[in-house]
Amino acid sequence: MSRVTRSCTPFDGQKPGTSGLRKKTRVFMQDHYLEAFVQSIFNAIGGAEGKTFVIGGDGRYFNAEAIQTILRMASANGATRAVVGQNGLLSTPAASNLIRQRGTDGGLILSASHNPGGIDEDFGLKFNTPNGGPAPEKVTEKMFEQTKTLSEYHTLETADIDLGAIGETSLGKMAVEIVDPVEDYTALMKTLFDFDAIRAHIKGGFSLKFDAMHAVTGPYATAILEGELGAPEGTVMNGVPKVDFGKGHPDPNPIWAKPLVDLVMSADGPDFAAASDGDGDRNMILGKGLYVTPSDSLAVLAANAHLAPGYDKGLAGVARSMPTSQAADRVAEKLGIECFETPTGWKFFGNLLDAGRATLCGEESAGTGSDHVREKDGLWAVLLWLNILAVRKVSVKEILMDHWQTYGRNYYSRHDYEAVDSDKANTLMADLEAKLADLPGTEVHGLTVSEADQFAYHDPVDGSVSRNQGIRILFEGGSRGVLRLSGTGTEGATLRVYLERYMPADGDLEIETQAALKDVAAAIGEISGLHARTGRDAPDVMT
Ligand code: VG1
Ligand code: CO
Repeated sequence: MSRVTRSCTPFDGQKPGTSGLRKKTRVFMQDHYLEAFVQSIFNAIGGAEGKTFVIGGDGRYFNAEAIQTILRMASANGATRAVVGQNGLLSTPAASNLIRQRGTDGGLILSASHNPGGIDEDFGLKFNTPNGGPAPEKVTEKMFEQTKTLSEYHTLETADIDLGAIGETSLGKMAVEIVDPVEDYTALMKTLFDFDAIRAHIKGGFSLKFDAMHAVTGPYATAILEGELGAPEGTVMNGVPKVDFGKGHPDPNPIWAKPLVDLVMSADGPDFAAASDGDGDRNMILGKGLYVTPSDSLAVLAANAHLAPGYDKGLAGVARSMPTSQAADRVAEKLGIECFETPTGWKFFGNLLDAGRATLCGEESAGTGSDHVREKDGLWAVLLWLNILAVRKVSVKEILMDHWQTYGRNYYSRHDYEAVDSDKANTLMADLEAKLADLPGTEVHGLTVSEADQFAYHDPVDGSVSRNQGIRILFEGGSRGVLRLSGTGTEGATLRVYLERYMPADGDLEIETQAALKDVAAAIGEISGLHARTGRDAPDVMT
């Protein structure tokens, strides 16, 4: 086995986005491409010499091959130990947990999250720091700088190792420890939730379904829901991870998880249903006959978290990404705790969690989590809901109605325009930004603009500033529209339009969502000119 240094010029400026580097799988499979990005990561963190890393991914096409490459490179760069999920599998929250539990120097997580997998689909890689969270901007900036100048990388010339055998082996001078991906995670969940109460509730007739969408949460959900909590066999649907996710989008929303939604909408559907995404960090929550928006879910969890043992001392604070609805703010206000508004992407929650300023965090894109790890966590959200339901012993619908009758309802929807021409999307945003100062006071579709700005985040912990995080247009009465370009797409630009309307507790709380948001949508459409500019009459996806 010999250590070799190979040339990778030219490797030209690859910028990590909202959640690491995401590209078409074939791009990652090009000669030296994955290698160059991995070397850029190692260089950006001051080298791998003497370090230990967690390595695992969501099991998509190229996952296992990429892990072999990363292991060889980690060894050649002087790392002393790698902790790898069996068969290369680790959900993103489980990887975050392992990084923290083992006190490693970070981890490399292979995932393109909710994007489809396969040789013609998407692949991704990100680095998480020793706190278990996605590398903050100051670190991803260093990676980007490395990718612009990198000319060589180090690796070993050696055969693949067996990723299936639990136990310890070595690769060059580096120890490789293959671990059960589910064990440590399950142990962590047991410290947070009342498994006995949930088990008793299920035994008492409460029915549930979980759709793992052929992605990484299959083994976790089967072990916890069916194994630990005694839910009947078959509670977990699509529980076997597949490299192409059974050709679906492993995206837990009413569009891509339609079979599950149809099930809960049917007369004999389960009391509760949930789904998770490709890498297990997202969640969708459903009750009999209804879908809980992620923004409402965050607010409900914040209001009820104290019912679970892990949160019985109350919350330090709540944080939500800027486009997420303001429902959680009302809960924080009532609880008298801090509420933070951060840019999109979990990396911005890390400082608040580390500093003990926020306990619960959430994003409108089906991400919820807490200070137990430094990633959003799909199954954790499901278990917190189950714990709350087991204590309150009412239906999901009753919990939601009770919440709205207390706090009012923030009607909410996201409209996505996908694969838009990048130049057109950039011009749209630039032109809109240029006229923001003139908007306040303007009346459009019966709504009056009260404020409009380009969101900049001032991190209250380290003082760093992140600009250009999305355009906010606020209307009198609490309605709001937000526009931003996605940082995870792999084809053209995705324009995301986030719509919100506040209805006080004594108003009409049961309007159909899109109908409730019609005027806000029309006003944002007119102000931005988005339909003419993108050439689209309607969004590709509404969630
Ligand atoms: C999207 C979501 C964002 C999420 C990110 C990563 O980003 O909007 O809320 O944090 O995906 O999610 P964007 O830039 O496309 O809007 V995932 O489940 O990687 O891990
Ligand atoms: Co994900």
